[in-house]
Amino acid sequence: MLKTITAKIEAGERVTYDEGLFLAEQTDVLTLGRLANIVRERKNGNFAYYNTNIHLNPTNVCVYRCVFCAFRSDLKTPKAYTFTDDQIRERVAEARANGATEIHVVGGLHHQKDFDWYLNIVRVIHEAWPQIHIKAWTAVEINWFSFLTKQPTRWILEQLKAAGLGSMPGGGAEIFHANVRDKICEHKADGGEWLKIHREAHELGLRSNATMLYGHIEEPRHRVDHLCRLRELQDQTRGFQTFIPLAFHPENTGLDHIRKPSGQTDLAVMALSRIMLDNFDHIKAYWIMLGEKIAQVALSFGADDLDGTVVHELIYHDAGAKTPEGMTVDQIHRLILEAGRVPVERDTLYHRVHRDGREWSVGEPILVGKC
Ligand code: V47
Ligand code: SF4
Repeated sequence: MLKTITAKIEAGERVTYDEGLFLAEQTDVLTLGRLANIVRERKNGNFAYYNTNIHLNPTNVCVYRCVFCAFRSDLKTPKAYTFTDDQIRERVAEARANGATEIHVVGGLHHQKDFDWYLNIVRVIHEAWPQIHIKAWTAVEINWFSFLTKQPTRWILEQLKAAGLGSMPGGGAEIFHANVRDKICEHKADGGEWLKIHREAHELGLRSNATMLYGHIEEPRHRVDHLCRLRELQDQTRGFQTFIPLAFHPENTGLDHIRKPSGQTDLAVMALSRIMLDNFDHIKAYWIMLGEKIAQVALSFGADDLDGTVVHELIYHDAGAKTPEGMTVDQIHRLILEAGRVPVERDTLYHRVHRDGREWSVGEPILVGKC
């Protein structure tokens, strides 16, 4: 089977579910890496992208209790927090001072906040600094807003877009397969609902990302199924930009008896994702959760993007991530250059960024497959 798969990848042909399962279950990590690197270099040559961004998690109060989550809090515990408009404006001012091109906004589902509170966050950011790209609210949050307002999810997306939403992050996907999803986050929007919301976002002209949380109770077949479902939607909409495999961090979670995935697993999942998602332009090695070292090696195992100079990351740090909360542009450049790749700063929608210190302007679109 490996010979057939190799020939297919070399010819730029699609790998089937069964072939994906063979790769996931029976192929060594170096072979996976070699095959993934063929796809990676065909699409993105020697380039490795990053962006200058900042995170905002406006509240950690959440009605759900996903068993893998260390970030959420009940309202009446010392850990609980909720940002005011002024604190949000301060974060935007900080983003501006750092020269950020993107603000990434996700948080808990606060039972005492209505949809207007979440909508207002987008408005406050947009009014404070219209130039910054707002990548906000996962499909799980959009589904919650629909529950709160009794309005269709498409209507929710329209309101957010009108308020200044630029795109959607890929969170909340976890593992689509119900056998796993029902055990780790039973209350959340299911896989079909997650995909439906991204489809609607794409139809409204919003781009989005996709993720997969791995290294907990899922089996290789669940990963392959997840990737195939994403690939199917991407065939129809072409609205996904980047796929981000997210390694499970067990500390302070309901699954703290499970060991964190090894570097070998991180690289194998990265490579499998690059091979299976032949219609995704980019695969991101999110250094905050992989650590700088694995993220650097991942640039030769299918990844072409490192995410950003993320500041104020909480979700992984609450779950025990030991990485710094932010990296400077010089540090990201060194990491990429050492890996033998060429650093390119991009904006959220994959245009080159022309920068003079903290001042920047958006340049030409990055054309995949034309390196
Ligand atoms: O949906 C929560 C995950 C996600 C843990 O779109 C955990 O550019 C590991 O989606 N261990 C949110 N993972 C983060 C996210 C993301 C990150 C970076 C870039 C983008 C993008 C999106 O974090 C959640 C969940 O899957 N998560 N808890 C944990 N203990
Ligand atoms: Fe709430 Fe999100 Fe944590 Fe689930 S992952 S408990 S939805 S904050």
